[in-house]
Amino acid sequence: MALERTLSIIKPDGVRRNLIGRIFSRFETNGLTIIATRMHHLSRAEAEGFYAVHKARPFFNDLVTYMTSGPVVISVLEGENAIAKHREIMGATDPKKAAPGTIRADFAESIEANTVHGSDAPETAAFETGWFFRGTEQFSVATR
Ligand code: IDP
Ligand code: MG
Repeated sequence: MALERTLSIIKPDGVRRNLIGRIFSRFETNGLTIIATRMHHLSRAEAEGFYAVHKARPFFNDLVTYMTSGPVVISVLEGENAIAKHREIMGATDPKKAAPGTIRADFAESIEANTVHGSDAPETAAFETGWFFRGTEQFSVATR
């Protein structure tokens, strides 16, 4: 097990439906610590850059339109095995396939408006946390 950091986004459908507190609570009760966070309304350029890996996918344009449709809450989570643990708490991309008790099973509206984003590997976690937060904005549990 390793102490890891991962990027979390509460997507526009989650913010719009007042789910921030309930989602944060799931992180904290599952051993993940919020070490940086802010609300932000993504520009098209920010959303396109963040999702650049999906540029060739047929849903890319709709995804960018949806992600820029309202404010999101962007956070860095820290904890043992944080990347996999966060993905487990989130559930599968398609809420119809997400395990019971996961955020997406309980809250997602559709495969696109699926309430949360989470990094999927150490490389993407490093890119994604760096895309939104400087190192000096991340207050590790070890140092605060
Ligand atoms: P993930 O968020 O579970 O890692 P990805 O495959 O990385 O899933 O896709 C990124 C995001 O793109 C998804 O969370 C979802 O919002 C959207 N998305 C993925 N697949 C589809 C699809 O088939 N139709 C519409 N939107 C999709
Ligand atoms: Mg992904």
